[in-house]
Amino acid sequence: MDKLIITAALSGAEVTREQQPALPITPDEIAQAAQACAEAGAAIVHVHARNPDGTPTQDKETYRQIIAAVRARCDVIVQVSTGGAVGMTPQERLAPVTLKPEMATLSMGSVNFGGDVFMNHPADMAVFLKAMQDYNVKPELEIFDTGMLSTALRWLQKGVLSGPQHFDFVLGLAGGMAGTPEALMYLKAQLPEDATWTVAGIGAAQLPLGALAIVLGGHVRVGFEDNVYYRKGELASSNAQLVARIARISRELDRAVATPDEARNILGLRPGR
Ligand code: KMH
Ligand code: ZN
Repeated sequence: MDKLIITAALSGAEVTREQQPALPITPDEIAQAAQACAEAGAAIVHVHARNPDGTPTQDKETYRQIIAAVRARCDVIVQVSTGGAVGMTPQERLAPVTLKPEMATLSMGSVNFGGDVFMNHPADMAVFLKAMQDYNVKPELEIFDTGMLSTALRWLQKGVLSGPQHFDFVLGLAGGMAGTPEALMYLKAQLPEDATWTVAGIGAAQLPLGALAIVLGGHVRVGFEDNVYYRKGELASSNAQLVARIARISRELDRAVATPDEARNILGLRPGR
């Protein structure tokens, strides 16, 4: 089994300071959180930019500041969001990819997202993928529901996607696939041999699905974007607290935790960018 890659999804686009007082918002706060998560065992940070008032933005300059601030503090892999927030245009969402981050997310279809619809038109998805290929950015294929995995497999069959792919199963979202072991096992069983995968359990699903992924040979995403609690009724004190718990569980299960360069090797990225 490869070493465990832990991704810290630091803030997302929707979580507020009212829901989680330790939410990082400014580039410097995001970089501080990234460093603390890297020290706790994260190899990747999944980042969303915010305006100073906390509202979500896909502004390229803000992402540039975030990437520079993170790189000044640590060697963690920066994965930018192209999901942005519900209602943003595809053009807005794609902006940070032109900064050539090491990774970016690529949602593989549309899904109801709480009370909204997270739109991903097939034509826009193809444009996003082409941009990632042109800018040499490794996509993480976001799978919120089973049809999205079918789409990714179809793209692989057609050669639209080629080579080993990295998948993220986002499970437990209101509107998406359930955050259950059965859902995870069903998705995992369909993956090509050479694929890598991580699981992002939403809310209370974060911990059990993370523990299951460690045992199954997958990787784990934790952080405030998906879950603001440490346990029922108790807010997490920081993103790093959630990372540290997963790293601890993995080591207890005799699975070592990957450094950023080890994660680059597992994911086929160039070392030490
Ligand atoms: N904020 C969600 C609507 C991503 O980062 O790629 C989409 C999202 C996915 O967060
Ligand atoms: Zn995200």
